[in-house]
Amino acid sequence: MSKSQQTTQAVRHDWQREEVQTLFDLPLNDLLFHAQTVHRQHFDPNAIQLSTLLNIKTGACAEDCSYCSQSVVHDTSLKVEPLMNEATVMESAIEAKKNGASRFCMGAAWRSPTPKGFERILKIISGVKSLGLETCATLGMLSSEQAHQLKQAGLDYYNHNLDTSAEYYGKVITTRSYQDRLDTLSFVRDAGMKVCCGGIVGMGEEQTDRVGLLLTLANLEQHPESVPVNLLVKIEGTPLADTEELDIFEFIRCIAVARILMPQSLVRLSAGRQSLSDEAQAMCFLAGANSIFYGERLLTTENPQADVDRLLFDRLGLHTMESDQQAEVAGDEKNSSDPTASSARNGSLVL
Ligand code: SAM
Ligand code: DTB
Ligand code: SF4
Repeated sequence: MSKSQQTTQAVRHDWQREEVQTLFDLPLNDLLFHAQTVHRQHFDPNAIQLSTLLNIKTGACAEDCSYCSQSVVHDTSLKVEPLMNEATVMESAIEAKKNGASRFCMGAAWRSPTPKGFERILKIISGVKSLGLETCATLGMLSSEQAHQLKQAGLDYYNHNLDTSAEYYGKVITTRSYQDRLDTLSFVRDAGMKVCCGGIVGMGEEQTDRVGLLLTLANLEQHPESVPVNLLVKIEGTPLADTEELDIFEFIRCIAVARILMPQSLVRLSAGRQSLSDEAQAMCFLAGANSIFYGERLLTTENPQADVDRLLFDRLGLHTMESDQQAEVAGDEKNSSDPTASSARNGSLVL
């Protein structure tokens, strides 16, 4: 490890493609060591943030995302459900809080929110926020005005993924552009919300596309506070149902590189955990993943049962991250070059 890697580095937004490729090319042990070193400079290495997900409007989405069960274009035999009422969402949010989640994420299968639906969403967000949970929503594309209204209603995070590299994007989605996504992300930032933005790997893309995705995320003006790394969940009836399996070590490399490029972000082990062994998940945590979706369902597919996750946490000596710890880190990008500050914050800088 070079001397520069041993000290806490400033958060960078000027990563070069070659540097990112070099990280991918490292022997796995070296990459994991580098990622774990960076991880320890910014976070308690044994603390994992828990987000619980609820699909509040299911299916009949006008977009054609090739991976998605909810697109109207694919025949996935998914039961379409209208927007949930506020009481049902509140019940789930209360349950999620009781189970230890710090953030409640609501997903709606929309290209962008409908005017009527949006009014109801604003009320739902205020309700969930009043429970003392962090709120997150993923509702498709937003206008600047909608972003401001969501912020006012109490929305903390907006999830909108870039999904893949700009180059591969057109092979996956044709109904909205990469630039549309970047525009929504800017509206979210300008409205003062935190950004949750990542992508999916294992969609048949090349490694250069995974490099491109992480490079784009890392060179955003401000890093997303949360970076979900989804492993494709292959859904019968979608064009990606028969995609070749991604080598698990390549997935772990993506987590490690995300951790190194975006040292202060929560890196979330997202969709696809159901297909990962305990050992693979443990390696993802070693590579710097420090957030998961917790609870038995993602949007339309299954996630590990909560008791299975609790057992895994016990076996690995992991504990859940408090929301004030996340907030402290998320708000501290400017102070990142002070290693003393970060070790004091975490109380666990070195082994
Ligand atoms: N309709 C909204 C949108 O696309 O912005 C919100 C919901 S959408 C389902 C949220 C994200 O989930 C997608 O952008 C994608 O990254 C991820 N996702 C959806 N289906 C997936 C799958 N089958 N496997 C892995 N990730 C998936
Ligand atoms: C994200 O990046 N992953 C979550 C959340 N954001 C909304 C969604 C995963 C969906 C997995 C497939 C499904 O359950 O339909
Ligand atoms: Fe619609 Fe979102 Fe699914 Fe794309 S990912 S089809 S926008 S629900």
